[in-house]
Amino acid sequence: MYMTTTAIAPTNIAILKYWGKEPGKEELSIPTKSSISFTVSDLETTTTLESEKRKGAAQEISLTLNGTRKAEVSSEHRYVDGFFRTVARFFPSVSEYDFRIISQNNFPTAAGFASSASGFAALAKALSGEVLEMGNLNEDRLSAIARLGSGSAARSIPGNGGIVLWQRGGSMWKSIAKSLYPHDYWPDLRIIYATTDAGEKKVKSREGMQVSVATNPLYGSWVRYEEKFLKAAMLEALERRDFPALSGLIMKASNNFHQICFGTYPMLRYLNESSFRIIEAIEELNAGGIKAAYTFDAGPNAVIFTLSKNEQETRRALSGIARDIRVTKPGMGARFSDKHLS
Ligand code: 2P0
Repeated sequence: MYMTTTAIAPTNIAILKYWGKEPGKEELSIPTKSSISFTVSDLETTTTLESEKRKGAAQEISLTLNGTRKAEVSSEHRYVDGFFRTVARFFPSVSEYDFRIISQNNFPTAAGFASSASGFAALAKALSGEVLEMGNLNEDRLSAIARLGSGSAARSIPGNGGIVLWQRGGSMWKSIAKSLYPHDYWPDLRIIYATTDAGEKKVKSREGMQVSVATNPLYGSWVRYEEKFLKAAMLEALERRDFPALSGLIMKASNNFHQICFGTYPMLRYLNESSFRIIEAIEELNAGGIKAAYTFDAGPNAVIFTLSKNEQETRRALSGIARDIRVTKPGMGARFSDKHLS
């Protein structure tokens, strides 16, 4: 007999970046540092999970992503296999099922718009609705489970969404993400996704961050600085809803992250010519006082924070550079849905 569960999870954009796992704790995705993100309304993954008691000796998992059946050797399939294997260490009955996963994003995959975050958050949420053993997981524990699929997925779990802090934690059930302020905490805040390049990125985050931890001589200093100073400063600016102060910190954190990428050997370059043009456009916009902040993840696309009163001006600054502009707001976290994909 089949069971079917569907879950929807949003993506999130980090303003304090996660980039690296503690050596020796990679399988559990224990991060080297804390991170902070905004849960994003409208950019979502919907995942339908079908499970059936395992028929053969080996567990069978099939994965269809955005309408395409993924080969078992594909990186997406291997990540999903790894996720189920690790979850089964904590919930052994997970290995007693065959799974069919159908997953659909409503935004470009793998171009620095965190599709693994929404993807694994939706999968973890759906799994918790299927496997009896996991049925009574609270949200903290579910964020730890989502983390096993992809670190940033932990931050897409909290149902209140909004502004989320993923504490470094250091161990399986302590490294969890919690909503600090709900989605409607800052109603006039706007989050603008500016696409410069919708192609897939060359170096996946998972491999990239491992090389950064292993080769960048300044890696430890970055972790200590951000954990000690930047995190506290951001939490304070968020508490005061101080947009100019927060903006400066967001841009510094983005720059710091890309500095870590540049100092990685071989060098990781996620920004392209258009990314630098966006940085210049935002700097010009801010010349008379801060109106917007940029942040870039492991890809060339920008995410811009602004306030509703400055939205039009910010859009004008981006036009001619970005190919596509999508305006969103802080949103809610993961949830179940009764609209199954087929
Ligand atoms: C973040 N990124 O905090 C940072 C900023 C990209 C740059 O989380 O290996 O896909 O699956 O845990 O979560 C991308 O890393 O990596 C990421 P894994 P993940 O959003």
